Amino acid sequence: MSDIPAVKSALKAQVIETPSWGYGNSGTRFKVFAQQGVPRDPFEKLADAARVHAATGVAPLVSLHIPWDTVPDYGKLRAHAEDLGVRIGMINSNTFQDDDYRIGSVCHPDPAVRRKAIAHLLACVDVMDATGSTALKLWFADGTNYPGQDDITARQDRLHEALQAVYARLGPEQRMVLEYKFFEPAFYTTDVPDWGTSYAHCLKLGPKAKVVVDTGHHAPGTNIEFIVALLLREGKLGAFDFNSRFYADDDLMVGAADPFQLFRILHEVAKNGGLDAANGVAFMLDQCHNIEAKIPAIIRSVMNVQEATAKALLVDLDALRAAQAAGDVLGANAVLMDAYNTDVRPLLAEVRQEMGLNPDPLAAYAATGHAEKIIADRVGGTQAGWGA
Ligand code: AOS
Ligand code: ZN
Ligand code: ZN
Repeated sequence: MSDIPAVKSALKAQVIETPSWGYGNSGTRFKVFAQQGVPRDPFEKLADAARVHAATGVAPLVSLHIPWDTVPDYGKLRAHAEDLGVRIGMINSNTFQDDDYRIGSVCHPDPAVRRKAIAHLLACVDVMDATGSTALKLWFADGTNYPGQDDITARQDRLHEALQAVYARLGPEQRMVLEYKFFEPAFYTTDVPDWGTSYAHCLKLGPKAKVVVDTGHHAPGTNIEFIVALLLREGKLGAFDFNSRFYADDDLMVGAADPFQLFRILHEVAKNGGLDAANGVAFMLDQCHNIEAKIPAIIRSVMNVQEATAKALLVDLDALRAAQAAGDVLGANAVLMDAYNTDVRPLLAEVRQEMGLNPDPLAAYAATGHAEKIIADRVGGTQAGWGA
């Protein structure tokens, strides 16, 4: 039988991190459909993120992206965030949009280009110092498009050298998380293509280096929860980049494509004590909205993570383990499915009310009039991020 008070307190303590770029205009390589009222600078992105936290109560962290969120005074940005009731989360580097990085950044054959990329990564750690961020999030688009283009092994050596330089720069309370992706934008090889490559590099670097699991970064049919369970067992799961995919790295709203998979992933996290923010696993959303309204889409994603988390917390672990130990295949599966098939919306409505919030975060946001206000106020100029 589940301990509902304990489930409720875990849900109230959950910390979800939203991506600054999720509030700005973004798109696919085919088109960016600019929306009215989007933020014109990182200060306005934080204002929108604060609305998500105000409506949900569990989204106090905002992940920044450099250079998309570069400002002259990061101390001012940090203070602005705190005035809004949110905090700066992970700092995301970007070594994928400079012309010099056409055939790679930290893995590039030219040491001068590698030095430029490493300098950017070290500058991101400076931003961490200035904003109080404790995590540097690294995703490299590095890879090759044709057999013979470059030496696969040499690129791994170059990668290790760069990661070592960054690791050495980290302060005692800082860490780095390395994100893998099975393809895109490179198509023949990607230098950090899978969890094993990220894990191997992080293991070599030391305890402050961990793996990022982006739920859109696997080949179709990959059992992501297996990867999550293994990384948790090794103490090497650093962060999630939650999103949804039907085909590739679609960056759609979390849980929109496969809520059962999201539940199975969170069951592994809940079972292995990973839900506790002190466990150091960042629950970040990494999504880009091409056709849907941005702030409500992020609120929906937060709600979907909460629902999957609530279901995972309702799994009767004693009954599950007893059925597993007895080799009761159907019984064990039934225990898990009972939790997944539970409608947790009433429970979450109670949790929100106990937190002093509207039980319906989307209605709460709509009632603020923020959507109409930003369209009226933010005339001209849109902060582009992803896409054309
Ligand atoms: C790119 O596909 C990765 O998912 C990145 O995590 C993310 O989109 C990037 O961090 C934004 O800079
Ligand atoms: Zn990601
Ligand atoms: Zn991605």
